[in-house]
Amino acid sequence: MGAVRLTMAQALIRFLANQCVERDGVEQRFFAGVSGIFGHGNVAGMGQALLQYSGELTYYQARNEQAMVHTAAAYARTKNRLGAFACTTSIGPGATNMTTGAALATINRLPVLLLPGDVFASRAPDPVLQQLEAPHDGSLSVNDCFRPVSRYWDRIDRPEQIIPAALAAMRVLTNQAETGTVTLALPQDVQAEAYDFPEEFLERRVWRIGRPLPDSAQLDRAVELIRGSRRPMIVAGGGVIYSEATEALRRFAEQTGIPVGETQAGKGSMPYDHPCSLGAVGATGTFAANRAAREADLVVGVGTRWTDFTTASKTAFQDPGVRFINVNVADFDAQKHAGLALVGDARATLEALSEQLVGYEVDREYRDQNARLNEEWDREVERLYALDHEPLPSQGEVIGAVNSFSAPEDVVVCAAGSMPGDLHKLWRTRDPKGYHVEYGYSCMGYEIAGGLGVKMASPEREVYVMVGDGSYLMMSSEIITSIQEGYKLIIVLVDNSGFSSIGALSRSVGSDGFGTHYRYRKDGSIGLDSEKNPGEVLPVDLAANAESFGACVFRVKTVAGLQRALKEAKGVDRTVVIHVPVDRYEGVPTYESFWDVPVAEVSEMDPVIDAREEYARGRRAERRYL
Ligand SMILES: Cc1ncc(C[n+]2csc(CCOP(=O)(O)OP(=O)(O)O)c2C)c(N)n1
Ligand SMILES: [Mg+2]
Repeated sequence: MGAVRLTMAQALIRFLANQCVERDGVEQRFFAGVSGIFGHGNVAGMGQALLQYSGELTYYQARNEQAMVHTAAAYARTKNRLGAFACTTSIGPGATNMTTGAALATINRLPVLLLPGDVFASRAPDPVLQQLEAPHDGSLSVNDCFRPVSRYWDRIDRPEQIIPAALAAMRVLTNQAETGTVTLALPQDVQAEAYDFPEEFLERRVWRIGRPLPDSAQLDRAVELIRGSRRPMIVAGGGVIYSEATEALRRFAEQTGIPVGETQAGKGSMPYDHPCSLGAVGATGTFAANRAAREADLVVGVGTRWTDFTTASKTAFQDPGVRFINVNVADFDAQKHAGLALVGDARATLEALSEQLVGYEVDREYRDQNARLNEEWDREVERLYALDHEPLPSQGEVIGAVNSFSAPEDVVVCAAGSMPGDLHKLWRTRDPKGYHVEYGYSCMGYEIAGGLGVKMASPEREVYVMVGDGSYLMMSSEIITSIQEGYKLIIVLVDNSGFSSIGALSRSVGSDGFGTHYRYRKDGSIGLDSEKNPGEVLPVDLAANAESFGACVFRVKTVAGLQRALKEAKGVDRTVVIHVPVDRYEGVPTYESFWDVPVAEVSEMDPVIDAREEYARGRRAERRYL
């Protein structure tokens, strides 16, 4: 085979365009495109290559580098990690703007490929515009910031170095246990340098994604543990959905009668009305799942990394002899909570367990009790959907209106604020891909950018982005990208003049909502919950802001108005923003759970002293699971 003389950037783009993945016999292209914002650090190298090969790999223009990484992460999540985006930036601020997105993708175990520009490898014109100079280390640049938030990192100082680096990048991106952010820092001179690239490097390449099974002795031990348990419970995490194991999970639950609680990433693993479904578990869990968790003597985690929200800061499981079985493709997660590690693919492992557990079933009484809990919980959801709170609606009612209006296959997207917890509890999921709440990094600003990624990956579905006013203010600019590219979003902008979530948390730690209101400063204060005459609410008009971006905007004040707007929004051909004010203080309760947020041990403030006592009581239930 011959060689082709290309710049490093040209070779990389051609390489990316030719990468495919295969799982269960289905082959697909891995990269849907490259998002980017150009500057002097990538316009001549990567920019030129993207133009030259625009027929092979599509370039998408983003507004903000952090946002485009969120879009990429959401795209990968929607594609169950079988599809991805690459992101190109200039050097300096364009590059470091991506670090938040990089952390988010790595934490959520989602493949994204970052290609930040870097300072000259030749060092000839140093310091180039935006270069950070380190007097003690000539090899250091701001892109070293990506090392701790990447699963693979390299800097390409010679054009031919891209060959092993690109292959290593693909190995990590497509490895289900290791995947996350991959960063290849591209010095701006090297991007434009030519090399005779071997043709093999540029040919179509298929990365096979298998379904590994756990060690058979471990499987036998797990079967024995399950057979010996009286009140087993499953906790379904994101791995169930990424592995497309929801059918296998449903069959396993029906066969054995073991009830299922869901993490944020795992919500949608079971349909909400299935008698084995207990809904959300943990700090933002339902009373159904949290009661089952408290009593469970065996917990089978499937594709979960056991965050503090899932375990209610290790207070959720209270049986003194509780044991864990962890089904996970990553050994790292399978070993948590001193669990019996079943390192393997979720679907293949659940199928193997089903086979070995033929004839096993939980007691009728336990099965019936969980089915009853499912029904009781749904009555609580119904109650919160129909509060008729006045004059402003509650957030629960807003969720109810959107859920009732949306079709089963539509997707709800959210990330931060009080909304994720409320959605976790209240959203009735009817489709495994219908619930997309980013709660690994819970990053304000993910919502709209992430919604765009969901829509790009599943244009046939309606995408409902639920976003608080605080998160909207942090990053709403991708509304413009959604309009530019014709990816319609229906954004429900829930306005409560500030941070209701952190406000409530602040009250619970004795700090009176300090610093969580969007109000004028008055008498030296910027607003406390208990203040009789706080400063005026700021004259911010977020609906007008959305209008100025080109969105179709509805301003509603009531649930009936929201219902009308949702109906009208269906007929609009571009991104819609529905602005709805809600009552900041009418929150959805927590159900028999705890979250560890340390309260000041000493204070001159009585509410803090009380909160500390309450906190100490809560902490007593914390376990180690050793
Ligand atoms: C980037 C980022 N900064 C800070 C936080 C901490 N935080 C979590 S929720 C929240 C407030 C969110 O406000 P809003 O979107 O209006 O939702 P609300 O709490 O009012 O429901 C903050 C500041 C975060 N999650 N992400
Ligand atoms: Mg708010």
